[in-house]
Amino acid sequence: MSELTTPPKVENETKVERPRLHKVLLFNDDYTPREFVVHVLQSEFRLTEDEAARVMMTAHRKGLCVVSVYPKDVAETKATRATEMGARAGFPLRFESEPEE
Ligand code: TYC
Repeated sequence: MSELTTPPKVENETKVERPRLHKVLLFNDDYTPREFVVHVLQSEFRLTEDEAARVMMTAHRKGLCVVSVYPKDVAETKATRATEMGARAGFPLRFESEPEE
């Protein structure tokens, strides 16, 4: 009577990996004013003034600091835009993105 059958269980061998996030790094330099770095971090990365000041000071003391992590395209766009913001103002401020781990 019933034509309904239970479909055979098929193990799905294909593991779907979550896309890896990319981190945006901020590099120290000797020329960009601290307040300008904080301003860029606030406007491009939506950090609070406190967060931005901490990130800036970490880069200043250690040479670099991770700003945040994003999907690859977002990290690349933000790093480029933030670096361009510095260049337009005549500063060598540098951001780069790279895969996490
Ligand atoms: N070192 C700079 C100064 O003393 C400030 C600075 C901090 C610049 C962090 C870049 O990523 C940076 N004016």
